Amino acid sequence: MGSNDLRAPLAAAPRFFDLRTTGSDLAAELSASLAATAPFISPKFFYDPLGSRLFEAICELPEYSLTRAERRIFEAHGDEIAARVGVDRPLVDLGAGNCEKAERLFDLLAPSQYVAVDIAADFLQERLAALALRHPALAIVGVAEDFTCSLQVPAAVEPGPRTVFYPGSSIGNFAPDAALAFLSRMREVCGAGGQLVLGADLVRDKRSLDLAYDDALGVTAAFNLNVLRNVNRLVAADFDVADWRHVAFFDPVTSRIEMHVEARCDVPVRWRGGERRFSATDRIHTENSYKYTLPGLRALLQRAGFTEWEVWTDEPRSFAVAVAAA
Ligand code: AVI
Repeated sequence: MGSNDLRAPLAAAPRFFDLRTTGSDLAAELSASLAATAPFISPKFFYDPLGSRLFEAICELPEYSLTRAERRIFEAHGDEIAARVGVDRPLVDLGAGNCEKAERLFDLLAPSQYVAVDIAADFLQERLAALALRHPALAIVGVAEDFTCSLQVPAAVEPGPRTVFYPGSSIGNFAPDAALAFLSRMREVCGAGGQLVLGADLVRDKRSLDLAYDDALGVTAAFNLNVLRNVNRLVAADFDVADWRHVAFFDPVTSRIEMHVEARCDVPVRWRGGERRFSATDRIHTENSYKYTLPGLRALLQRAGFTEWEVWTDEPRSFAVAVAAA
């Protein structure tokens, strides 16, 4: 046996497309949202390199059970899910993050191509390089884009039918109307005969939901407050994180978690293109995370034009995975 035979096959470098809007568009968007009557910061600004890592840590927290609940559903029902989804199709992973969730499906779905889409370009590129070493025979495409605003698929992505994978209950970060519009767009990306694999967190008792977003170690607080550092970088703002506190709670009326940063004292803030004085207890809204009921989830899929679906849940019915035909 020659020495070359012992080497792992060379992995093809993932192809990478950066479709993000320009820095100046993002700066204009941030400036307008900070100056709004009810100020807010879009949750997409959480995911700078530190924010992406803090989100990985959140997924390990005992209080944030949804990642584990979703994993248990795939472990228990993987074969049924794969039978419905079909194999040998492009797998489009929206909000791929560290790509771990999709990677766990590779054996089951045997994708013809893996397409990882995320707004965090550097983090994604780093993770795809490592993934390519573990899966040298898989064609990998990375796309950096804010797909929540406009989901574009580069021509390098194989045509449909495709499997679109949107796990982790990220659909909950959209208001109901926007969730509907986004699901309709995902259906187009699936193409006729394609399937959507969607994870959705379900409504449960307020106490456990409150704790899931306000954990004892303060990891979610760090994730939330870190957005201010990212804003400082993006628009040369002068937020001092020490002046702000993390606020998160479940509102049963709107069926959503709200996250805010709240001023601890009167604090003037300047940024490129604006300034504002916040009084103590003023809040900046940073995220909503809607929680679904099973009938609500089915109604949403139907309104988005999906024709058939099957839904699996975990034992305490805290999380649902739906496979829906486009
Ligand atoms: C990414 N998204 C589904 C998370 C959620 O649960 O809404 C983001 C998050 N925010 C705080 N903790 C986790």
